[in-house]
Amino acid sequence: NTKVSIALAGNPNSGKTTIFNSVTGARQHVGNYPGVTVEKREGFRQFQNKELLVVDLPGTYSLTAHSLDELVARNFIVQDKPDVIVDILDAGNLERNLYLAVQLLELERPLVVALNMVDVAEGMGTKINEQVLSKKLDVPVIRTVGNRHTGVDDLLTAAVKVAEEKPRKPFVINYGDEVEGKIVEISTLLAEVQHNLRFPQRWLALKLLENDQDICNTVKQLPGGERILATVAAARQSLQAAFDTDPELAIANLRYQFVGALCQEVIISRHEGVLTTS
Ligand code: GDP
Ligand code: K
Ligand code: MG
Repeated sequence: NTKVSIALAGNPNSGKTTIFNSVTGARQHVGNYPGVTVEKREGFRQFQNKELLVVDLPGTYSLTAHSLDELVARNFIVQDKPDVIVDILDAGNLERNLYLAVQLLELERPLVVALNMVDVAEGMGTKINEQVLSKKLDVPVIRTVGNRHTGVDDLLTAAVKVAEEKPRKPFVINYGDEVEGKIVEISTLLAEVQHNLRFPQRWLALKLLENDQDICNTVKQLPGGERILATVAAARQSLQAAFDTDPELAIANLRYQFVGALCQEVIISRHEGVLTTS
């Protein structure tokens, strides 16, 4: 009887707990993440001869080090390495929800997207082309209506399948020549020092450029860490000059641009009977 561990991620109020309850029923318990008072809900489910262990992660809009919930979510994903992440999206707020989805993808862990609340989105006249979304993100996208249990078995089937597949080619946003050059420079240095950090090298480089305090403190303690941080400081200065703003803002803007363009391609709005691509 194989075990499959699943982490449910998503923005607050996207329907995570509803889907968690729909999946696990009464087989749940509540604890805390190690060392912090953030509530950890775990549940179990027998599905297709598999024992599923499901964790309902804290709801987040992003994966920065500024918020404890976001830190807990990203650390759980890379340290506990659940076999698959299921990202629950509120289909009615696609752009904001995709901003988290691409950050989850940047952690380079197996992912399935639940396009939840499609009833609400369609009620507002918004249709989403989930085939195109699936192709662009290179992950399965399953439509769900969590409070009616619609699509939940399809979601679990997709999650179990992805959990058992070989890892996919990492998802990469192209941040443009300036940022990409610095990512290469810093990830090359990271690759040269001994470290057992479980985060992807590219992700670490990006977070250092974004001045992520948790990652900066961790890298500082590595042998050769001080030298890496000196290179990061110089790289940040040169990005600051190139973008005329803080590098973390420039990088966030580039990520928003990517998500905005993606929305243009996948959202179909129906206004007064006329079908338009928004
Ligand atoms: P969480 O913060 O992500 O855990 O969100 P919840 O599971 O608490 O859901 C927030 C609210 O949305 C609750 O009132 C749910 O009943 C409702 N909800 C969840 N999924 C759906 C859905 O697909 N359609 C509709 N209409 N409501 C939903
Ligand atoms: K809630
Ligand atoms: Mg919840």
